[in-house]
Amino acid sequence: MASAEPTVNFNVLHRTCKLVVLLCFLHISVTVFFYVRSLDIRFSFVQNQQTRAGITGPIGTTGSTEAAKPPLEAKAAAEPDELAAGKSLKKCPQTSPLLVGPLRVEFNIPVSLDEVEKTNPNVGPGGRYKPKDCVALQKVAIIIPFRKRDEHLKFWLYYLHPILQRQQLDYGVYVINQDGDEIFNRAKLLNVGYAEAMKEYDYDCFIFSDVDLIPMDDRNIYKCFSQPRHLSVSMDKFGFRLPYNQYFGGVSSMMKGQYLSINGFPNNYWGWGGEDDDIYNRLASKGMTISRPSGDVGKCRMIRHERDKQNEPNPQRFDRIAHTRDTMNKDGIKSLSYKVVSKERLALYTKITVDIGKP
Ligand code: UDH
Ligand code: NGS
Repeated sequence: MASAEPTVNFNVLHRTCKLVVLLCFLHISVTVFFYVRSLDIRFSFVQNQQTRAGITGPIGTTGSTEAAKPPLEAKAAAEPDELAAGKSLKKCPQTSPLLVGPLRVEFNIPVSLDEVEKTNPNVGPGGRYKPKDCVALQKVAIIIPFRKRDEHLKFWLYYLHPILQRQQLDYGVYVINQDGDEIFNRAKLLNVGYAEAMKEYDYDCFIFSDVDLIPMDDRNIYKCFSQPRHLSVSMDKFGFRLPYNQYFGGVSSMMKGQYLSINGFPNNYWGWGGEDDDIYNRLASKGMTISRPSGDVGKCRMIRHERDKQNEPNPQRFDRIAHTRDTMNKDGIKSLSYKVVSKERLALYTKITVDIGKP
């Protein structure tokens, strides 16, 4: 009788130990699972988005084996050309299967144009691209107003080319460089971009983008919609919010018809400010509304910079935006005049230097 009790205790002890070991194992498994998952979330999406389009570089060189693979588009190009084989290509899908979502965007490591060229082998002279394995839904001209912002342009090309390719667009990049040192005129340069791009190809959609704005999500599609689109809706410098409801600055898009129906953009806003509000007024006066991506998809980063020389705030801007409806039919694409100084078809973009005169 005296020996029965220690046996029971030993059994209880044994069971308790087993339970403790099991609990420990469970605990470790759960911890490892969440740890691995968090690593995956933090690192995989950026590598994915960079490597899938064949990009390596400051944020794409973390040793992923994907980096060594040819880009998807290159793979398609290497296959027998379907058109040459007499087959007609299908339209690209409404939503590109190549999109990866949120992207890491940083400006602390400078990029070189050589590197951007090497990592975008499918971009043709002048910054032209179209998908090889399907027919893009839109022909998009991207117009960038420009003067002395070469460092910003490199970042723009570095980030945007892979994104635009993943978006399966038939696109061309036009950098409209204001010649000379007269006061800057953003909206007039955008009009020049429209006119010059139309001479090159039958574009049906126009993206007007500042050189210093980079989208943080490739689901923010650089295409046109049934209403004019504002794409840079949640900028870091505004705390990822719209500064005001009518804000139409930064990056926007318009179908050819939408652009022409407002007579393009004003040519007489010299210096900083107001031209984007004038464009908004033009659209509103024609009964159009602004389409926008969600705040999440529309996140973007601006490359910080000081105010440029010869782009001081325009003191006439408030008076001008008060009279958009009276002036818009006279001042716009129909009355645009400028002189092309040079046109360079570079590896990643077409650079058009123009004399747009002075106020
Ligand atoms: N741009 C140039 N060169 C210039 C001026 C403007 O390329 O000399 C282009 C460029 O594409 C730029 C766009 O025009 O992104 C818009 O001009 P901006 O960047 O000057 O306008 P933003 O409103 O900045 O972004 C205003 C100056 C803020 C100064 C803040 C100082 N801390
Ligand atoms: C408004 C300007 C816009 C400008 C916006 C954001 O006040 O042109 O601020 O400017 N309108 C007028 O001045 C009438 S920002 O903070 O990006 O420099 O786009």
